[in-house]
Amino acid sequence: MVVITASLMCASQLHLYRDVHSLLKSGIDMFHFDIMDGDFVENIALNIDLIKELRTVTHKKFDAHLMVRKPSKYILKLKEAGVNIIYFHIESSEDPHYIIDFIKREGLEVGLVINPDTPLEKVLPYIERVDYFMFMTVRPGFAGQKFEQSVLHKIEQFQQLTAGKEHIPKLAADGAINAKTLRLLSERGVEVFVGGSAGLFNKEGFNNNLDILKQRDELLPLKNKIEEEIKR
Ligand code: S6P
Ligand code: MG
Repeated sequence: MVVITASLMCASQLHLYRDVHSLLKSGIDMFHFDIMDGDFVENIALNIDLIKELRTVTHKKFDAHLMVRKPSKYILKLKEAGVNIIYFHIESSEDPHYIIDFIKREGLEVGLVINPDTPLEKVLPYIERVDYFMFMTVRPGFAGQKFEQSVLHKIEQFQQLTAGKEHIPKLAADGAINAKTLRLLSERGVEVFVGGSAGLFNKEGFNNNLDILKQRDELLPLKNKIEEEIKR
């Protein structure tokens, strides 16, 4: 299964509603909100009031990706704004069990995120307690970066380390998702993909991009062949 969640940090901030509306018309699955504190990563992204307003125009699932030192400060506000899934980083500075309990107690789904350079051993004690496990396929903080190839091996390692476990979370990936990287990731078991500037918010248009990313189009093999021929 391929689920695409649209990273609204990559939308036109001036014409945000226009982009949300077009994404809905094109059949987007979810919306992804990057929340940054300017400390955990050196950037600031979306704001919680914006989530609240967008909640009035769609019932689609909203996920918030916390790139912050202290995730606990944001959970209640995000819930109130209408978020359904909260992702937090294993690299943030609070106890992951505490954050997982907090998010679950509020009746929300919980996702854990790992940066490209962080060893998998760090997340293993928590993995059976979360609904989603997200691999950053770029460094967190900015759109438009290069795909980190090393993460592919990390996902394979993850599959080996968790084989036979009673509960395995749904796998997600964030960063430089396009038709090619999506295929590499989905071959390794990833199901949820954050659509950003690489594969969703580009000049081809949401409808075409979603056709390609979600492989909705039965002519996809032909499209790929044409693309390859053009590159030669
Ligand atoms: C990055 C953030 C992401 C980006 C998205 C960018 O810190 O978590 O959600 O918005 O991944 O996509 P792209 O295609 O520009 O890398
Ligand atoms: Mg993100």
